[in-house]
Amino acid sequence: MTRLSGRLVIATHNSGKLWEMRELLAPYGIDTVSAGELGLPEPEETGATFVENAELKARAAAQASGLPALADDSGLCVDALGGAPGLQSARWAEIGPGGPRDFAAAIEKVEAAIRATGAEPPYRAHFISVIALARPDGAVESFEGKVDGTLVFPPRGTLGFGYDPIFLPDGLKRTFGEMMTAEKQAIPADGSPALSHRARAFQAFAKACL
Ligand code: ITT
Repeated sequence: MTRLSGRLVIATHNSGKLWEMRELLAPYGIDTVSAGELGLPEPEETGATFVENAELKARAAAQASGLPALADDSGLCVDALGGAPGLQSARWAEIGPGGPRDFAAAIEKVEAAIRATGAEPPYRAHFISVIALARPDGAVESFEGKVDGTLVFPPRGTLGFGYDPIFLPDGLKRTFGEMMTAEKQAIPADGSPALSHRARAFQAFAKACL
């Protein structure tokens, strides 16, 4: 697969992800434009896996723009909930089908669902991110990253986005909501794994494509 050069579409409509993906790409000097800035529609996420959804989002943006496109499909998977919200992580925050999102409410839903199972803390969970790169000729590659941790209630911190304030990565004392994006996303110079699921997926992507 040829290395990436030129302009790249970041195929997300999520401002938190867009911020993180731009930060991850910044050292490579790649010119990026977001799906929102191009006025691209949000494709329906009909896939049965994170890979399928990441690839369909990347493919749709590459086809519509004629440029290579990078998409992320991600989610929070809670052991006590059999992996939920998982693929439905964004949907758990929607106020009405396809409506605006309220993550404080989604976090309350996660807490209530866990309590209803009678599970005892620590509440084990992981974040997953699949980053897919699609070329205008239809070629697609995808890369997965995962981070394990526990969930804390009440939520802690106001940084980050989505479920960050309840996710405490293993080995650390602060939630993702108590960390600057630069710390959550840092790519170690010695090649050891980054902290976040998205940065880990990005490390694999960067190795193959940048
Ligand atoms: P796009 O499809 O436009 O990229 P989306 O928000 O709909 O945006 P997903 O379908 O992948 O994206 O939904 C994943 C949800 O999981 C996302 O909305 C977040 O709420 C949550 N999530 C993913 N990564 C996260 C992270 O690093 N921190 C906190 N929450 C995260």
